[in-house]
Amino acid sequence: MTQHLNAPAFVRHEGLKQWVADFVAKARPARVVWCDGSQEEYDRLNAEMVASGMLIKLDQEKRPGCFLARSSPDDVARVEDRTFICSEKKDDAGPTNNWVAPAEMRTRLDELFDGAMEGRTLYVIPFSMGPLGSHISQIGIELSDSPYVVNNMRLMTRMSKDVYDILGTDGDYVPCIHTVGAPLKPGQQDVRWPCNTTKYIVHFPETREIWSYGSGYGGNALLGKKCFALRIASNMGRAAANGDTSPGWFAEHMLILGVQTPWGKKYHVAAAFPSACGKTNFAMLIPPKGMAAQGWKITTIGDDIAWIKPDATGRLHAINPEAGYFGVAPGTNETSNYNCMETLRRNTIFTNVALTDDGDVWWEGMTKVPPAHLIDWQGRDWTPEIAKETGAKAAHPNARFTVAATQNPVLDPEWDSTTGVVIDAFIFGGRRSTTVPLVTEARSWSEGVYMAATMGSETTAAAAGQTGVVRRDPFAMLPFCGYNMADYFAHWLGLGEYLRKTGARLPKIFCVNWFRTDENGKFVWPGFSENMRVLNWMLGRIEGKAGGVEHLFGITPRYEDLDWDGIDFSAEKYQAITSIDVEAWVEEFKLHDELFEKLARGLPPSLLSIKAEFEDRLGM
Ligand code: SAT
Ligand code: MN
Repeated sequence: MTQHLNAPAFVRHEGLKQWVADFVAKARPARVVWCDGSQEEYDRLNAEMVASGMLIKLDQEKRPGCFLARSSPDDVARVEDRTFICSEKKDDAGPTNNWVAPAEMRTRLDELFDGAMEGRTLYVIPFSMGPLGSHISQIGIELSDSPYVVNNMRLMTRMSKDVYDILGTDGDYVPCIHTVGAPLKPGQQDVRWPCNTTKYIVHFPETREIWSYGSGYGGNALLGKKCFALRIASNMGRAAANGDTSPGWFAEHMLILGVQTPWGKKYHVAAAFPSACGKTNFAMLIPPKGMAAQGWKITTIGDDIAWIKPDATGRLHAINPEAGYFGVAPGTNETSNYNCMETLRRNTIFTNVALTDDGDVWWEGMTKVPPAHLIDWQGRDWTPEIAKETGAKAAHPNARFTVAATQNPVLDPEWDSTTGVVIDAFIFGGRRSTTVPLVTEARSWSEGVYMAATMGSETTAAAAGQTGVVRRDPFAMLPFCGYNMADYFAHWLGLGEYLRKTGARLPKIFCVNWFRTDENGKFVWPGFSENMRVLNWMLGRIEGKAGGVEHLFGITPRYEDLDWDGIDFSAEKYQAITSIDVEAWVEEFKLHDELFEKLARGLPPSLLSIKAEFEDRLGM
């Protein structure tokens, strides 16, 4: 049965071969390709996609090794309303996830996948999330009928035939199944980015399976990313928690960065922000000139996802399960993220950015003055005049780049370490034009968990739907937590309790907001490089040498507690981004109520007592 699939000799896992064979019988692809992750394979697939029109080869002098893909206009972002957590019990998915009973979903998928790959090539993609051979890493196999997915997975994960050596004859892997849902008739060719108006992004947490139908876009199709590294992995981390014997681990929507201090100490920080709120920029930050001259330096371990596991001494070790960046292009420029622009000079796949007349790329915010003529992300003529008249964007607001981490000039030397880096602080941030101060230090782990749990953020173009509306986004995990959010809070509190018992010093928890605006809607805080000043203060707090003032929710630096060397930022402006508007907070707590009511089943009671204490202080 498995014979005709021509699995190469390096695949020795009979169960895996049988799984592929069974799937082939159902989806009926025209052929099966077992990927090995080699450069030759990557180059060959790119050449095939250029030939078929799926990719445009950019000018090879300006952007060596770079390509542009244009998606279908209805396939540009994650589809949260089509994303399902199909646990046996509805309660285990919780009220923040879409749920369908597994048996019912399997019937639907069975119909959808029947012949779904006819006329297409099925690629078998072996990948490791995390450094090969790390005890924190996990193996996945993705079956996809999209060569774009194959090559993006090669940039985003450790994709290699060595994965089969780790699997051996019976190792565990997460099966990830993906189709664009657009079978081809004999002789037919794609005329545009293939996808289907029907979309399903489905997770079965108990059996640890992922099924994705109808989309070719990043988070919906590169299944190692949000589907595996967050939704399935968050389930794994919690399932590993077992009373006092094992605390389990965290799979988080966090960047990881290293901070080198002028006094020769190195710290590691993990920070959670919702999609398109500057995680990549923060992870590649260049300190302001004066601070850089003193010896401050930031290095990147990861820009989107962290897997974090405690050791026996109570220290938290973090790895980046990914090996590349799938970042938002618009707004990225030499000033906002110089290192990123360097990273994107070569070997990058761009998606939905604009094409210049000389075969290069452009997006809103890349340069102050746009080129006089472009081809926009949908292949249409674009000029600044057309934009003025119609409001048409040259690049889609969620246009992306895919690039290997190894191209980052400030990649941390330990980014691929199998033991990970030890985390000293957690930062949680949302996009809030009002209410939330620039930075607050939580007084305890549980107050930090409370702040992260009740975090709100204005929505961005990273997900389909309205942008700019405030929604609760606990831990920046709302779209990515693969189980009941109330249980997730309990997991965070439980793991903190475990760490406390080891006698280890717990990482400090900070809450930040770079996005407060003035009466004209302009950001008050310059952000980007200047965020280094806030980071400096945090490390000062860890070392016990930075001052601050205690207020209702925690500790915030006074104006004089930050280093203002080399920047003209007045005390008045500082006041505007750190003030606490009691009335606004009274309203904010009503929204916390709404969240807690929604999550009432299983909500840790300690969160309610913390809330009561805060409200007491507010005089509510
Ligand atoms: O498309 S992704 O989900 O991978 C990017 C994001 O929204 O964070
Ligand atoms: Mn993300």
